[in-house]
Amino acid sequence: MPPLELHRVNSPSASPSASPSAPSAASGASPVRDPYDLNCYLPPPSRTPFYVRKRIAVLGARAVGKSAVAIQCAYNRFEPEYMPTCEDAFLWTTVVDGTNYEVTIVDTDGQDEFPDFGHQYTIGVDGYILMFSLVNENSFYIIKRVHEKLLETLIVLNRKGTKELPRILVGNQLDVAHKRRVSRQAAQQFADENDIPYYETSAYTAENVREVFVRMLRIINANLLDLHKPAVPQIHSSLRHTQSESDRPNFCSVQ
Ligand SMILES: Nc1nc2c(ncn2[C@@H]2O[C@H](COP(=O)(O)OP(=O)(O)OP(=O)(O)O)[C@@H](O)[C@H]2O)c(=O)[nH]1
Ligand SMILES: [Mg+2]
Repeated sequence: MPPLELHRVNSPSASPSASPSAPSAASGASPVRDPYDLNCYLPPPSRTPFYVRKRIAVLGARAVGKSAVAIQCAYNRFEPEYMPTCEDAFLWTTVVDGTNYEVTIVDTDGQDEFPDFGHQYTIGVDGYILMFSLVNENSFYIIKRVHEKLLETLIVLNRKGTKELPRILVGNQLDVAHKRRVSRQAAQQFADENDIPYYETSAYTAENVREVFVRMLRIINANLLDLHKPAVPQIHSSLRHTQSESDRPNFCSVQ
């Protein structure tokens, strides 16, 4: 076996053809030497882009536009026909802040005054869009109940209840706002009380639709970064400087 030399990955001398033990790159992509194991070669880099997968569920009363908004986001078109949903999903790929995302938009069947969540809406869902219609006051009342029930269910399922759970409140059908029944102030107040963002959208004109989903991905991402922040070490109160040691900086002892 020839003596192995340390090569910088991607340097011309790291080329596999420079070494007799390098595997041939039949696929055309050059294998690279694993920097941690000089006897191994990594497989050729994949040409398929890497996607981060997320699931975003859209909740709300019947006919508020959950499907229309999901379709507008995923397919860039307005669906004028009303077909009550019985659980659906749309795939949307996008790039946000340099990351490729493959987002499954979980389109739920409309919830009523007494919502009950199945596992499909609570397990594996990264964020929730809480939708009501600006022209339907009852739908605003229902989304408050849905939100309450969602938090109850997720706490029971041992998922974090409040701040850590990505949610956005959305008032849809902004294009027919002349028929508005829910004021911006009332919706904003509810959002503020729950510390969540509020958007007004139109599936018809596409106004703010993508913005909501992009914001959601950013919230999900920010929460993940927070979760993985290293804990700041806390000095326990039982740790005291002893008299003789107190002159020495940064020295503690347990009493
Ligand atoms: N003008 C206007 N119409 C909308 C908008 N969003 C939805 N609609 C219409 O409202 C009706 C209901 O929309 P859907 O998206 O099917 O409502 P949904 O919330 O999915 O209803 P369920 O599946 O029964 O829960 C459809 O006829 C849509 O075309 C909007 O922003 N503007
Ligand atoms: Mg629907």
